[in-house]
Amino acid sequence: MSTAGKVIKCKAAVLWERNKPFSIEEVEVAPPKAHEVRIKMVATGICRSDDHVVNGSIVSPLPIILGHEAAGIVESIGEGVTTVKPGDKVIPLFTPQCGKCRICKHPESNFCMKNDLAQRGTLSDGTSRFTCKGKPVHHFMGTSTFSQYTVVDEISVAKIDAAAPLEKVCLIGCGFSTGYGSAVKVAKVTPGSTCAVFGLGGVGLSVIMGCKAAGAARIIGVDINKDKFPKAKEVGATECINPQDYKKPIYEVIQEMSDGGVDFSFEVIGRLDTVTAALLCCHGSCGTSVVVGVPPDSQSLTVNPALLLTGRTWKGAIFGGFKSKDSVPKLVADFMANKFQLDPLITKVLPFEKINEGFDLLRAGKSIRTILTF
Ligand code: PAD
Ligand code: ZN
Ligand code: ZN
Repeated sequence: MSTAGKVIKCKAAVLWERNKPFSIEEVEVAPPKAHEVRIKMVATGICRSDDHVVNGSIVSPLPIILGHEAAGIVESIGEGVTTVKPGDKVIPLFTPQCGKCRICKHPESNFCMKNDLAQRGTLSDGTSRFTCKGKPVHHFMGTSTFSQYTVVDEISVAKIDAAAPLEKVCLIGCGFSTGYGSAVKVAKVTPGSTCAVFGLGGVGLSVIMGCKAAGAARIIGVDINKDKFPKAKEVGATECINPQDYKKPIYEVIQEMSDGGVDFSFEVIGRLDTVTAALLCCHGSCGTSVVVGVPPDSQSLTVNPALLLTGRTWKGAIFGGFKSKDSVPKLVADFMANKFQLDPLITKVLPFEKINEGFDLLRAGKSIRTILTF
């Protein structure tokens, strides 16, 4: 029996309070309005950005359904939707691509002005499609994938290859693309270069894969958790260092290792001290440092402009600089053509109901990516 046009009752992981576990609740998911798409979720990854909301480092309205790195199948579409149809395999896009705003029309930029990184907590029309216990529940970055069904704006979903394995390509919805694009598209890593990657989680490992694909000669992985080193080397790090093993600041250690500084550095943790260390460890005249980690809300750095005056470049990007709706189907096609691997990023697959166990593994430094399956 078709569910199109009807409210769907299903299970979702609701965050009612910060620093508390998710509750698996029965929620009501309203049908998609015009230019919206309802998706049956198949697999979702757990990204540190979701945990940033739980711990308050990203400030979002509550209650909320988090999750933004996923893949599923279109259940139904609202009026006027033309780019997907029921039955299509899709990836939700936490950075939309409206195609009409100044940024979408810009040849290089990708951070569409219809994004909800500022955490309005609704779809584009300013309302929610989720209700739990009679209360509206907020959306997260237009995706909310920790639910058996979600509704997204058409600008926040991309159709992908019907043959794609959703429990793997869900990582193209955030972690893989963010890291890989930060290397190949944002930094534009050059052949023979030396790179330093701070933070060897799912996003940092994907940066390493991008640096390697771009032909970097040396890739230095930096993490305070040594257990992350073997995987980093497996995906392309040529050496790994732990800042806690040195008396000197880590930027000096890296400068010494790289004839005065690396060509490209990446901060993939989300801390102010490591953003500074990454900036300082890239060469003062020819180095580029890329901010990938999401820093804590409302915190700032004081930086001496002379650090840039000598020729350094300091930049950052969301979603690896990729225009999402255009790039995600291509990245999935590249994965299907074996141009990169996703398996090294997947450390655990759990049923959706075990979401809290998945977050505990991330917080304990025991997982790269846990995939929750529905
Ligand atoms: P993760 O928690 O899996 O990895 C972070 C790694 O950093 C871990 O291996 C930690 O051990 C390591 N680490 C922690 N503190 C330090 C320290 N002081 N020095 C060195 N290493 C340390 O996270 P992730 O890979 O899922 O995400 C990484 C960051 O990227 C996080 O801030 C997340 O919010 C952000 C992100 N940004 C975007 C974007 O579009 N820019 C997208 C997705 C994730
Ligand atoms: Zn993410
Ligand atoms: Zn746009």
